[in-house]
Amino acid sequence: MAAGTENLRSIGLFRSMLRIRLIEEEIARVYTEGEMRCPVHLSIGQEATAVGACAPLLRDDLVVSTHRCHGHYLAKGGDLTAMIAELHGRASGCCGGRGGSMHLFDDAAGVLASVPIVGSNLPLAVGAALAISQRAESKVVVAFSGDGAVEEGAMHECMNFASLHALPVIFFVENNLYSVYTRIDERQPARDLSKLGLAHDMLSVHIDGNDVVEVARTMRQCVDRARAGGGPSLIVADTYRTLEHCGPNVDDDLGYRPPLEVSSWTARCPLGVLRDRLSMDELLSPEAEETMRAEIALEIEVAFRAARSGPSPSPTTLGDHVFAASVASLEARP
Ligand SMILES: Cc1ncc(C[n+]2csc(CCOP(=O)(O)OP(=O)(O)O)c2C)c(N)n1
Ligand SMILES: [Mg+2]
Repeated sequence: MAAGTENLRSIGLFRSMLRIRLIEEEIARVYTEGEMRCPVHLSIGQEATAVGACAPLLRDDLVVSTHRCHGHYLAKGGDLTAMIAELHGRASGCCGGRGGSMHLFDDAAGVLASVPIVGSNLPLAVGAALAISQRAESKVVVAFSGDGAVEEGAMHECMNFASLHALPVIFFVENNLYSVYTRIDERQPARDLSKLGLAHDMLSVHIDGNDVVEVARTMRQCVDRARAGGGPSLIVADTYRTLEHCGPNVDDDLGYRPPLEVSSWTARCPLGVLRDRLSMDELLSPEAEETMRAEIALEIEVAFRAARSGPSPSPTTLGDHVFAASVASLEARP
């Protein structure tokens, strides 16, 4: 491939990570105003996994995400205006304002679902991959999860089933070392998480999740393999969240993360890693980054303005999507 194309790709990866970063920073900045009532699990520091994982995907390919879904949704091309409206509980939100931050989806962009019950998105991903396989389509599915989901039975059932049926699904574990306040070595035996994929006889790799180019390269191999009928794979990508588990603040004063661990990961911010490389190759100047920031800031401003002024769902729609024969029939039950 021409070096120029590769360079353009890397600049695109940087822009995509920067966009996610700036959107989440804006959410964090205005969160305490109370206009967004849903909990928010921000992925600042983890942008390379979302962007790298989605880089080789086509629009028709699917992703299934978790409670920490903003980056996945945006990297896959989910609509920003509908996302910000959803966080504001507006009728124009991607879930009609009923879901909030942890329920982002966008059919047109291939964001099939985001589910906050840890591990429960994985059967949805495998089910979608089974449907793709039965219809002999060439799409692939990415099943995102955190390291905490590895402790759920669903993860292992899904890997077993996907391997047995050679399904086109990539299990992508973002290993940020923590499930809320508990470090992985207090929750799991000392092991390389990617070995779990080998136990299910699938291609398994363990990578640096803060190097977006490495993530994208690895994903391309897994995606090509899945499209060619080679079956599922497991990618474990090491990364780190900068903020508290849920909310807009830094909570390292609580002392659950060793300061040296925090500082070493912060020094390897995925944007910084790629910025350094692009600058060294004279592919990204501070002025070019400023232009990107200004363009993205405008987009963010428009989305937030629309969300703030949009209507809430009408009270008359309260019973919509409630699957019961009628309230009267429920009340009639003994
Ligand atoms: C089945 C289940 N158990 C517990 C929770 C509460 N919970 C929400 S997020 C979370 C941590 C998940 O950790 P991980 O999978 O590593 O994702 P991360 O938050 O680190 O991105 C927990 C325990 C939940 N949502 N679902
Ligand atoms: Mg985690």
